[in-house]
Amino acid sequence: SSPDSDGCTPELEKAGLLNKTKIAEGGRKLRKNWSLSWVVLVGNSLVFFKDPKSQTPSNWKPGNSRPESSVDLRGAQLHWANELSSKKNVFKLRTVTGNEFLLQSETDSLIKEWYKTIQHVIEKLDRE
Ligand code: I3S
Repeated sequence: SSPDSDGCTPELEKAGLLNKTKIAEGGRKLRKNWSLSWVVLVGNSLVFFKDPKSQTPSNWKPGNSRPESSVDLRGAQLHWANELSSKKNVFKLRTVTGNEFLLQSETDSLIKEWYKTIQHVIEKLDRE
């Protein structure tokens, strides 16, 4: 059976390194501050970790380091947003609470995979 057969352990969908900046908090615009972040998509949440150095997809476990912040994907919106940055491959994630994040990677295939996977989770939650 799968590790989540009891429905109690959130499913780890994806993990990896992305450039991240928060651009709004509760609808209020923030100054950009890009940094490399270890991003984990688990269950209904996107979780951000500060220190990417010790992390790899194979050794990440829930609880082995403290998240910097976490985003509830229920009701969230995802849009490509290359007009919001001089960087390429940028998308914007907006939460129901009006927090907005830009996520970016230099690798086209990687950012497309993230977009697709997050969008699937959002659509799944929309149908619930
Ligand atoms: O949208 P902006 O204001 O042009 O974003 C740039 C600034 O945040 C800049 O920092 P300063 O606020 O110190 O100028 C950052 O270094 C840039 O990375 C931001 O633009 P990009 O195009 O990289 O998102």
